[in-house]
Amino acid sequence: MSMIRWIDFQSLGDERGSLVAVEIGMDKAVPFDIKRIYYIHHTAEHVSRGYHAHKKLKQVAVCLSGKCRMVLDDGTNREEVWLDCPTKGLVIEEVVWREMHDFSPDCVLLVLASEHYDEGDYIRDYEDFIRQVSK
Ligand code: T46
Repeated sequence: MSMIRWIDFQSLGDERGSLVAVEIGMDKAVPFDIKRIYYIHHTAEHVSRGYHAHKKLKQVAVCLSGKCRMVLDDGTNREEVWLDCPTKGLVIEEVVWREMHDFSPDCVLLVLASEHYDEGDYIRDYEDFIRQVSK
């Protein structure tokens, strides 16, 4: 089964432009209660990010501007998608290895997260990750 699951956020556009609203505690599209929001921007040229999985954290990533390429790996399959649309959120489940590549200079990647920041939730070693998914 594919790991790629998109959420289509409603665009409240009019002749002035577009607006997307995510109501904390009310948004039914996001499959968890949002506890944290962060964004990645001004990523230096040729830099890749991520290279980890999470034990518990679920996230939705939305590219507000520009684009980047997201690789998801469940230990068996590796899939990749371009994040390049401010109304499309990629759901990233727990225990999925992620890498982000090919950031455009204008890329702003917004992430909605199910938990507060906890370094103890990260699996930063790929062999540890493979051990965890093989359990
Ligand atoms: C993920 C991908 C998509 C914090 O202090 N609080 C935070 O909420 C976050 C996300 C990070 N940090 C600190 C930890 C590091 O010292 O910011 C620094 C950069 O974080 P990291 O190297 O983990 O960034 P990425 O881009 O590799 O990964 C991030 C998220 O950490 C991760 O959960 O899934 O984006």
